[in-house]
Amino acid sequence: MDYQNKRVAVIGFGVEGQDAASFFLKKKALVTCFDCKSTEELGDTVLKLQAEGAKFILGDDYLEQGLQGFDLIVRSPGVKPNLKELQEALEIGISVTSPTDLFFDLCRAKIIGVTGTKGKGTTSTLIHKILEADGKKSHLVGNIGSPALGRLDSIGKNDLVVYELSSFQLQDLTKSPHVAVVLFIAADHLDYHASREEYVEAKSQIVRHQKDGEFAVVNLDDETSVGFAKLTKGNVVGFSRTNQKASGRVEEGELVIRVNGRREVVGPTVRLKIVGQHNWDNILAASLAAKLVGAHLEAIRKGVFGFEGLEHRLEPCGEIAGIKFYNDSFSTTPETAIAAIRSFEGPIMLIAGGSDKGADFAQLGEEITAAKLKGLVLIGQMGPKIKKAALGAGFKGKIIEDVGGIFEATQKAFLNVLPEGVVLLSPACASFDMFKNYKERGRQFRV
Ligand code: UMA
Repeated sequence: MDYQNKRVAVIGFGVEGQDAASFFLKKKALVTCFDCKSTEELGDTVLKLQAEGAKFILGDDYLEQGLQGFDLIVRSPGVKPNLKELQEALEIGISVTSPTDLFFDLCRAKIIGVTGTKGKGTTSTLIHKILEADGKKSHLVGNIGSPALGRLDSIGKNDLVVYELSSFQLQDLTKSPHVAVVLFIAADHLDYHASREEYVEAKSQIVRHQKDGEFAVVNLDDETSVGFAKLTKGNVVGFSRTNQKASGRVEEGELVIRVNGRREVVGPTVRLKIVGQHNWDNILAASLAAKLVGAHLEAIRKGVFGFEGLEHRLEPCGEIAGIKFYNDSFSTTPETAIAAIRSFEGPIMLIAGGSDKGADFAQLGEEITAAKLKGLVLIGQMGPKIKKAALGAGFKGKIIEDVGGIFEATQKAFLNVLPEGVVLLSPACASFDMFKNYKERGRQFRV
């Protein structure tokens, strides 16, 4: 596509916006970047792209002048599509797109898209590792932290793209990937999406535009994921921890996949380096997706059994006096904290709490009680809500509140779990009340 001298507006100058702006500058477009933050907050990248010819409209009233006069508007994922100024631009006939939609339009290689409320980073990375082990040229992009558009020109027709897709990136997609992997879907980001329905609708774009001959890999144990199977024109390939008819399943402790009628045993779950049954889902989904684009069993085995997991996702981070410490700071929903609790046997002291995302903690309270946790150390704004949910479910373990920072919380958890067990940081909440982001929270825990 020829963008030379096209007037392009990039809304949101974060990771995706900066990448999109550079992409269009290279195509000799006339780029204007908009962001509600100031030059000081956005840093040197503003100056760098200014030197390359980009214009900037920044600060609180960044959209005051409207968006008329552009040929194309590119919306960064964190910018809501129903923003008044975007709607007004659409009404006067300006094309509004996103970096993800553009990439899907322009990419010549096959795309494997992965979504779900949690597990998508792990699954995408695993698919990428399997494909690399198979000698294929694979590009891991998307929500994982690596914007795709800027990499477009280095992606060959026969390469493969593994794209981690968030609801923010999926919501206005007009194309779906060749292989769509749909993991477990709960409710998330209710501070961004108007309702659970809107969130699920956004996610469903991953299969809605699929064609005959494409594939949807769905979680048969999850009702919403199964619902997506009905929306695709592609072939449905299911995985499950229990359903013995699924194409990906666990049979007597062995991970097994069946594609095109051929049964292949990946290997025993006891050999996995990552803990938790929820990771069996991620592994089955990744194995099936890789198989569907031609990976060999040996490469699948190499990828699966060599995989040590991602940082901040149930990451083992040491042992003191027989007590093991796990950093699951990426757990920002009640569902992920539940999955984390279920990953261990024996005494657990759970560190949970953080900032509000509109979540309901009732089920987490029930799990805390049912799993007979040794105790809870509560941090952040949502600490009292989690306490209420646990007590409401009849929790009888120890509850520790009013701890200063994460260091003190960890110390208290350690002293109270002795003489044996696990200290688990799985907050079930976002981190923004106490930390810059979940990574900083995890790093402070690890120290
Ligand atoms: N901004 C505005 N106006 C708005 C909203 C945002 O000007 O109405 C500006 C902000 O001031 C900021 C910039 O937009 O300067 C941020 O852009 P963004 O929110 O689109 O985020 P990026 O920095 O581009 O990062 C995005 C993803 N973030 C979100 O979708 C919120 C990153 O996922 C992703 O790694 C990156 O693109 C590369 O693809 C992060 C994430 O938290 C990890 N994702 C959520 C999740 O995984 O649960 C969805």
